[in-house]
Amino acid sequence: MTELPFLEIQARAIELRKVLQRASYEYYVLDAPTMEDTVYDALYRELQTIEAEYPELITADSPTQRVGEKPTTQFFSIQHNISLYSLDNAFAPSDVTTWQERCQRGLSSQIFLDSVCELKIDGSAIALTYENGILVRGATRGDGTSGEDITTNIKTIRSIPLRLNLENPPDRLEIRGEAFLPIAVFEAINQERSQQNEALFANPRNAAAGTLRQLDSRKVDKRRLDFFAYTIHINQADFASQNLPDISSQWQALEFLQTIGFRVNPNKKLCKSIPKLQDYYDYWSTERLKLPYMTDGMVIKINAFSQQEQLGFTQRTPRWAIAWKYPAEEMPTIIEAVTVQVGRTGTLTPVAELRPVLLAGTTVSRATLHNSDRLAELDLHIGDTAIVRKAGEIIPEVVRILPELRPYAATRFVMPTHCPECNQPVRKPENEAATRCINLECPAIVRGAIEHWVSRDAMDINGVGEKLVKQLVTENHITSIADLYDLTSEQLQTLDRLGQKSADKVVAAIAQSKIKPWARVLYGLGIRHVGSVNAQTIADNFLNVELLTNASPEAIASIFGIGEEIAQSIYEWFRKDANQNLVRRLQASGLQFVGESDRAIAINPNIAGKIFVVTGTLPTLKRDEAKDLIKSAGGKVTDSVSKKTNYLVVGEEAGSKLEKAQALGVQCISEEDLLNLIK
Ligand code: 1X8
Repeated sequence: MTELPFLEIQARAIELRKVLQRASYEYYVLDAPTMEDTVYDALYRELQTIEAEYPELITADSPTQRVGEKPTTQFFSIQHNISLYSLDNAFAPSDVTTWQERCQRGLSSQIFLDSVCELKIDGSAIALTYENGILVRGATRGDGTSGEDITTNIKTIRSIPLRLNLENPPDRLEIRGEAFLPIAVFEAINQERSQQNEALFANPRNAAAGTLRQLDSRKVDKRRLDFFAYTIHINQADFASQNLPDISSQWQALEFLQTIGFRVNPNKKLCKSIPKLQDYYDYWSTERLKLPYMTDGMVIKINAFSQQEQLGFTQRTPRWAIAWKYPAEEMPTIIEAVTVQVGRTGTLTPVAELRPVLLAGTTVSRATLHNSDRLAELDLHIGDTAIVRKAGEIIPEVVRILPELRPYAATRFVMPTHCPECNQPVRKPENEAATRCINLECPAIVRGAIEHWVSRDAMDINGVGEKLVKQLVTENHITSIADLYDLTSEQLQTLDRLGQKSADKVVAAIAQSKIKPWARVLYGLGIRHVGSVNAQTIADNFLNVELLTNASPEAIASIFGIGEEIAQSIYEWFRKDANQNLVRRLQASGLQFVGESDRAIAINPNIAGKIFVVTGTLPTLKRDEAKDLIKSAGGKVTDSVSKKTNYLVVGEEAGSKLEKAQALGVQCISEEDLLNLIK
């Protein structure tokens, strides 16, 4: 390839940035993607390559600059040019009326002052500074007058533009808004933290604040923070000189923020009377629970900037705005008992059984107590009065207890020393928060292991759900996933509400899971820290179970994307006799412990290298399943019959393929013949 002149390379970099910025804006701000991920990735890599070769071409607003290369060691305190105020709170309609009347008095107005209603986002307020249209600084609110410089972290938020969409940007412009974590992201983070035995975040707001103060922007990037803008500060002089549109109200400010590239919450409303404010409040009191992010109230702002200026500020808050909060989602109630649940991995979770209490619109009668460390922290006694909290979709939890209200002679709850499911001693490693049952035959663990094995991303066995698993384990039909493959239809028919037809179906579904690929089998084993993505990566690198069994932790960790903790967990799993036995039994049942590209080892001389065509409706297998079965045994599958075809697998209502095969003398076989060949 011939070298392009430098100027052309520079021009290319500029154009690539524009195209990428546009695509990213459409994706993250408008939520209306126009570019395929593969195209975006390819163009992004091209820009990265140019910038790697010509570092002098890198600009602060380049999409490649969103994530830092290495962690910072500390954040620096910075002074806000304009203070970030907090808001006065209203809790009742009368508070709002009083506020509006006070504003009217302040302006000697007899009529309602037009007000903008916005949702109050439960996140972390941040201040952004743009110089000549380029993001130069992002800071936390701090105490309102000074905060911390978190620019590197802010840059990872894709809905915050690194360059404003403005022809003639002012020298300087400040934006305020709320950074937040979507509830789903929050829940995923906590789930992961619980698996790693790390302390859980209490709510999305804390998780967002914690994330913003992470020293490693690569970790922030993984958390997928988002941002809604709601305030803009521009020098009045700049407005005139830069040809900016006239912005004289909050409503116009929100529209302007949107045009220059920010995500603005769409649920805003311009209201012209108290009843309209009430309508907005009432509507969102329930609708807000359906939003993918947390809100804790509404913000009402007098719309006209001229009126805002006249009203001014108190020490702490603007007089022209108020936050109307939704009722507390925390309530006191009595802890009547504590029960202990045993999870799939044997983790014991203490659960508070509560006197039912109405919380955020639902009756709550149980709340998680997380683990024994948390119990000790709470110093929880049975009979205590506890504050419980429910936030969005999140399971209720005990925030704190009120020791003053503890009844005389109340007893402290201590974690059991024996598993409530199997009565065997439990263990709590010094460095972990979780107490675990380590009895591999514990019914809770057995049930959990089987439920995981049959789940969608693992063996995806239809018809074997939680209920059936519970029955099978309770009635001692199975004590391990390997036992599933020995179940008979007759055995199943002895269970409640399972007729012959359903029982046959279950047996067939279990049998068909034998063709699931090695990566799914590995995931299905439920080894700690091995998720479905990791399992695929590992299966791609260790082509069969023998190779993985004999691999050192270092060898496993040398795979790109697989950490030491995962590697150690796999290594230890294969060291246990019970697990080795399980693998051997599953192998004997015909499960795939060999990857696609390592089929040569598994050559079945009946099938290997032979060419198959499948036609018509087969009695038990779906056509794709039959094809997978053939391929996994080393055979080839084509779509049309020719002289080269070795076997035509024929089902009902076979058409022209059957005629052609007969004409060519190709051997025609049934599903049963096929299954016999494979055996
Ligand atoms: C705080 C918040 C404001 C808005 C939304 N969410 C918040 N948490 C808004 O105005 N849309 S304003 C604000 C403040 O001024 N402290």
